[in-house]
Amino acid sequence: MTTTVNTPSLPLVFSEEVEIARKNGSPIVALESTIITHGMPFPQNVETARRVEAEIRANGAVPATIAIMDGKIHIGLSDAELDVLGQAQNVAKLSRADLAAKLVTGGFGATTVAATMICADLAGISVFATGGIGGVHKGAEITFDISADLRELSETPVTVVAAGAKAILDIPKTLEVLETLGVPVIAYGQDDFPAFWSRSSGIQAPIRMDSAADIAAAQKMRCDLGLPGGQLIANPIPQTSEIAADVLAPVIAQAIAEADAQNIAAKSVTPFLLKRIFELTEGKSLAANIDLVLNNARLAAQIAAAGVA
Ligand code: PSU
Ligand code: MN
Repeated sequence: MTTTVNTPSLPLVFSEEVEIARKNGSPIVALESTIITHGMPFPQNVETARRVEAEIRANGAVPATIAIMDGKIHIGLSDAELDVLGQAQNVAKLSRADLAAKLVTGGFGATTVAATMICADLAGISVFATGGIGGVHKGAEITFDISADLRELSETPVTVVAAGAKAILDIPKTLEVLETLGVPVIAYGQDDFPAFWSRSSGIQAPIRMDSAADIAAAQKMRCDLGLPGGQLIANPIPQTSEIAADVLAPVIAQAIAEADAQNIAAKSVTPFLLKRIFELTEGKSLAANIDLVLNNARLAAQIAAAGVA
């Protein structure tokens, strides 16, 4: 069962679970849908989405997976909706620029980090868990390929928990752009900024925090100070799931070379690279990816719980 908000200008539809959490003021964690449609293959995408939701519930919060379906922003998906989305072909990948147009023209749309932040904020949700964020691509000085996720973090007041950024991106440039935009980048429980499959990128993060309560309080302070935007929490992958950076470096280099050779551009770049890396590692990277998303879900639930305490 779902509930439609009676504001004609806000086409929001809540799952029953999320609606109840909103009424009770319970902690809610937003989840994106591009990771389901463009970030992982079927059936692991749907299995992971379900496990991530369960992990959030087990840690005292309610999951709200966000996607666009038939002119509505769905905040929380049913099991059946998750299944359909996970198997659907050619789902549109929606960032800030695409959201309004897709709501008008209809059909399925998967929300990126940027679009999920916008929808979460509209729904009053301030914590969001994902795997990796978009960033500055290698060669961006030529291609100008910088994800809209970065600017969104500077505008929309949502705390995003990710495992850092993949080495498909230029991590130093990504951190520079975040600094320019005034986005707090907070490593959780260590000094270094993590690099998705590995716990360290070799670069120190600008800020370190060791508790979910501090992270929740920092976002609140940011709002109290009148500073717009959210914060990026960089949560290192669990030690037991880590893959050494030098193991993946040649795979990433091959995937980038193939993307260049095939003139893959714009929105297709990130999904192409993710897919090739999964194929080339024969699932090894996928297993690690699943573990880190679960780990991020856990921390996000703790931050959301601390935020309403
Ligand atoms: N990075 C990952 N996994 C992902 C994505 C990025 O490690 O699934 C997805 C997220 O939805 C992110 C989007 O918001 O790709 C960024 O795409 P682009 O680089 O086109 O902005
Ligand atoms: Mn891009």
